[in-house]
Amino acid sequence: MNNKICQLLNIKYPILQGGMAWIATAELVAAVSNAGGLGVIGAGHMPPDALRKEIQKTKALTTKPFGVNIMLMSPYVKEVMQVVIEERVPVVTTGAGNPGEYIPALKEIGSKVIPVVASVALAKRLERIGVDALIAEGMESGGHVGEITTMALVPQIADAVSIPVIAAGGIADSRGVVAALALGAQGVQIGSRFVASQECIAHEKYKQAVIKAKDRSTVVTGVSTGHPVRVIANKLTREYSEMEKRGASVEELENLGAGKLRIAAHEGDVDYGSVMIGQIAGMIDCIKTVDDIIQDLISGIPQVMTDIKNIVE
Ligand code: TUI
Repeated sequence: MNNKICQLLNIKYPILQGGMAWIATAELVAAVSNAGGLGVIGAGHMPPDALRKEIQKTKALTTKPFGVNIMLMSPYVKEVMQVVIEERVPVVTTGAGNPGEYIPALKEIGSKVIPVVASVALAKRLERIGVDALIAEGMESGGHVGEITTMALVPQIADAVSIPVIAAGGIADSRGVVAALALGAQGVQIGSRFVASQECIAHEKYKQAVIKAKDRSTVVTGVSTGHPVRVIANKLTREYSEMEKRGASVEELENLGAGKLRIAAHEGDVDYGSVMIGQIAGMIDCIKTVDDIIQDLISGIPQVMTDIKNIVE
């Protein structure tokens, strides 16, 4: 494979790993990059010094390109942008907002800038500012989500822009990859499937929760606060919706959610923690190595194409 995404990012396969806060650390990132995809550090709410250490650890584990995902709602967003620039990180993806103001500085040092978008309007605006590609992320994804499904969002964005589009949300096997390409994407971003990998540092209980999850195991909380987040339904989400029904303030609700991803991902508290994962978790039933995940995604493509051919002929 050597399409526009592979050429742009200097990688073997057009597979980006989602920049999952507390989960996508140097170990997972280096494994994905070493396997021919693009590993992406999830900066989340990391303070700048912690991010610098994670970048340096990644550089020690791989000589391949990698990225950093910057969460635009982070209180440290300005400082972490500065770290990414000083460390000359080759690829920057952004999430949960409009990265417009940071793009000129990133472009100046030659970083490839690939924002996550959940609407056609933002996709068009960012293309005009000069981003290199876009990740069109559907509401099937885990974590902070938009309102449109991958199936509806990807072709509309692909039609609206001329830069390459990467599809995200609901993709975890070769069928998903082929479907994304059929919708007009030139690459995929995958998060959930990489959580259930050997190299991922997420707590074993978090991985087991992903494996146990069925198609309807996730819910979106935080719609009323303006920060919709997809997580596995548990005691925390039930308490959250009870508070919402009682008319709790935005501040009370945000306080309930604060810090809960860390206690799920690192301490393994999958009852009172925030187990962020996409709807495709229902299809994920085992832990594999990152290399096996990527090899399976790629090697399964010809069979899917044959199956399609047999249906349409
Ligand atoms: O950002 C994500 N996923 C995330 S961020 C995150 S951090 C967090 N940690 C703890 C609690 C809550 C959040 C967890 N998961 N995905 C990328 C993404 N971006 N999805 C949707 C969007 C998005 C939505 C609206 C991007 C831009 C946007 O519009 C901004 C505008 O101005 O139009």
